[in-house]
Amino acid sequence: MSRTRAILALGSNLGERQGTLSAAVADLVAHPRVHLVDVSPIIQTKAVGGPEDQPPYLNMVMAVDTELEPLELLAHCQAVEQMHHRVREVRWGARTLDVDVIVFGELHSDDPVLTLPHPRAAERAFVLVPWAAMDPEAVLSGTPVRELAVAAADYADAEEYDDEV
Ligand code: PH2
Ligand code: MG
Ligand code: MG
Repeated sequence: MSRTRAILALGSNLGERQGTLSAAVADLVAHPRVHLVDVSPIIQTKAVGGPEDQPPYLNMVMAVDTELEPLELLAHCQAVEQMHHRVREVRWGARTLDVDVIVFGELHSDDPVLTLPHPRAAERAFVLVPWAAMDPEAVLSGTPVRELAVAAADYADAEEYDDEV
């Protein structure tokens, strides 16, 4: 069965953030059809959008190779969110774990359930900075991810966070 390279973005701003991210990486690749390729460093970021006064996020990205279809991968990401007690209340509100599919191979899709590439990824330093750190050659829709990262409005709000996954 053919494999597709996908980029997943993970974020947490509630609870034991770093422990949640490391457990989520392990849970995501525990699936027999999801294979770990690489993980980024963790960065700490100010919350973008949503209610004011949210705690800061830890964000990271990972690359996986998968035999799943895009919607199956999304369902798996949502199952892992549920394992970490994600409760969907306020849009962009604080959450223990958010896992988003950023790209799925070269696929472009305007399916409202899973728009690909992720419609806001190109302007979010909290996705682009860790992605460029993991893969300095990465390109998103024709533009180097590191160029998109420095142009993002929230670039100045992304800082290194010492510990690794
Ligand atoms: N996720 C959001 C909205 N805002 N801000 C930061 N810093 N990090 C996130 O992961 C994030 C956000 C929606 O999923
Ligand atoms: Mg998100
Ligand atoms: Mg999400």
